[in-house]
Amino acid sequence: MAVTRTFSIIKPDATRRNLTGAVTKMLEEAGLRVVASKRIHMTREQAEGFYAVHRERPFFGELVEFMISGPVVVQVLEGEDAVKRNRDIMGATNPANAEPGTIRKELAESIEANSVHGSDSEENAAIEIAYFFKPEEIVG
Ligand code: IDP
Repeated sequence: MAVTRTFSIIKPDATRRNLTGAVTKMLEEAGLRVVASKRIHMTREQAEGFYAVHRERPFFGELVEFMISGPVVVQVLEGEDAVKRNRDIMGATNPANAEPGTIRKELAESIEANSVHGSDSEENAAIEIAYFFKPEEIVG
């Protein structure tokens, strides 16, 4: 299996509860290496641009408000089959449906405040990484 990269966000509900370390520990224990990381407070424009694919969904406005409600930690993760590995440790979108041992089951608050974002394909991972990081900020 090839070593690949994916993009992750530790969302405002998790930074607010001081769970940055707890989330990162679970990612690392799942075999992912943090090769870039920064804590930022997204602007409305950044959040709207990032979630542009969800623009038509009924929760888009609330999702943007949530994502700018506090700081987030954006990360590039590296590992074997990183996109799937990360999606597996994240768990289902709704924490009520997530498997025990996943980040969302153990730490998330709700379907919206679900603690982490993770790219859903390698193609989107490349786009999302480039949205927040310059190549020289990623140190593998
Ligand atoms: P994912 O993050 O598991 O890939 P998506 O369906 O891509 O899930 O949704 C993006 C984000 O939008 C979710 O992580 C969650 O924060 C939010 N979201 C998804 N569905 C709902 C909903 O029904 N109500 C409110 N927020 C939602």
